[in-house]
Amino acid sequence: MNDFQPLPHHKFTFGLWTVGNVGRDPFGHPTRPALSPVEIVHLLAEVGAYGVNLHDNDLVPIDATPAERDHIVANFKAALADTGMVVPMATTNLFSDPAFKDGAFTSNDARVRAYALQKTMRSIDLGVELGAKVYVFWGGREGTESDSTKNPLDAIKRMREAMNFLCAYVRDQGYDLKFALEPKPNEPRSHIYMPTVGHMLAFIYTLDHPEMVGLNPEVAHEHMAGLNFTHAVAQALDAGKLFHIDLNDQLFGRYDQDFRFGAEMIKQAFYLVKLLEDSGYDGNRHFDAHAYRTSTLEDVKAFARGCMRTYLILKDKVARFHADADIQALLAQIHADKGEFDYLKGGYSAEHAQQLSATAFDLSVLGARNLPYEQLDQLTIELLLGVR
Ligand code: GLT
Ligand code: MN
Ligand code: MN
Repeated sequence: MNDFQPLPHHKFTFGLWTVGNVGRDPFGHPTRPALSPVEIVHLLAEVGAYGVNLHDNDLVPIDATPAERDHIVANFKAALADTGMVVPMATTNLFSDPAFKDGAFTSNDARVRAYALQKTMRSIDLGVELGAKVYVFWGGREGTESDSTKNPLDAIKRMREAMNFLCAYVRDQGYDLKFALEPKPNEPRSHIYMPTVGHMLAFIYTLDHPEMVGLNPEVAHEHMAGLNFTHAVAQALDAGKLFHIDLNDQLFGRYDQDFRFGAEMIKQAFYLVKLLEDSGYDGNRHFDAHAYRTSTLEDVKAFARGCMRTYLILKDKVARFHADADIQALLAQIHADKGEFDYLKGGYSAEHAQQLSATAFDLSVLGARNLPYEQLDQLTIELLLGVR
């Protein structure tokens, strides 16, 4: 009997900012009281999460003195030790302070760019001190409202210089840390640079140390752009660049919703879980989501439990998909192959090209082949709806 209980090996994590979200939105004040980082660690342990991620300023206020910082970090570490929670990922807040109103690494102001580097170095030190192995970069303010204001080529160059500087810093310190870049198309800026997984992936290969840099794709961000998230994740996996993942849910074409995982587009969530599980992805499953603004504390806990439970239910559905005789029979029919073109798997050779040139194809036969995709999709839907 599968009770869908989260366990440490599932590597379910939440950010301090996720269950700690107080329900503020652009039109309304907070609807629930702020929890301290220590309280959040205990909440996450209570609901069964494995780890907690953080921005520097989720834990240490931006204006804390070094002594205050050390005191806060010591208390936080004690809470981690009490609960057994780990910190697998850390990141920098480069978007809240008004200094970052025109971006951080891509700001037009060289002082802001330098400050962003300094802040990130300190935040990397903090993350490593807490045990993080992955460091996320979400460039929420790295964009424009008007392209009169910033040259996009300069922005990309500045971003590259910042990443190269910080990769070198990590190497110089001897840290065991990888970077994961998180694209988003817009919000809070009207346009954010390198807006999708594909853009960010191409950028990585222009860096001095591409081997240290991968992706942190987020469901909601590709959905905001109207894209198929599972395909984006597949491309990251194929490139060996899925270093981290932000799970949540989001309708296409809406504001940045960050809903509970699986709350909206259940079929897409199923294919995503199927891809992650079938591919053997062994990284963290981070829920970068928050409860509805209407939630009070008990409902926030229900939200967090719901993210993990839905993931595990979908994982169980994946196993059922693989074990379903009717589905597998259809898949066998769809993928049937007599093997006469297996020689092409060996790639190009003059002989292969000649053999292929000499082959006659009957297009009417190819076009007439029955592809029972309606049947397969209906069976998938019935599986998801719980009648298989
Ligand atoms: C912010 C953003 C997320 C990022 C976080 C990391 S902060 O909530 O919307 O997608 O992952 O900076
Ligand atoms: Mn988001
Ligand atoms: Mn995110």
